[in-house]
Amino acid sequence: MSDTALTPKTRTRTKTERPKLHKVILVNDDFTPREFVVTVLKAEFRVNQDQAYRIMMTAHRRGTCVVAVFPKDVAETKATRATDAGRKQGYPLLFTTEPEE
Ligand code: TYC
Repeated sequence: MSDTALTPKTRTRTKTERPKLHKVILVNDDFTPREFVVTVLKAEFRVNQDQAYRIMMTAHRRGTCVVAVFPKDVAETKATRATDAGRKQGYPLLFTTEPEE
């Protein structure tokens, strides 16, 4: 029965890989004012004052902080916009992205 011509020899792969999410990472520097970092986080990542302050202080103390995860293109767009907001004011504020494990 299992050797008849009707028995499929291969299985169709039905599992769809989920596209990898990318982390947006806030990088500390010695120049950007704390309040400005909080303002950018609230505007670009839609976090509230308390969340924004915690994220900013984590980067301030530890060097970096993961802000959020998004599909690759969204993460890159948000990181670029947030970094540009700092540059426009003459600050070295930096957001980077990397794929989630
Ligand atoms: N370290 C900055 C200061 O003391 C504040 C700051 C925090 C800047 C986090 C960037 O990602 C950052 N003014």
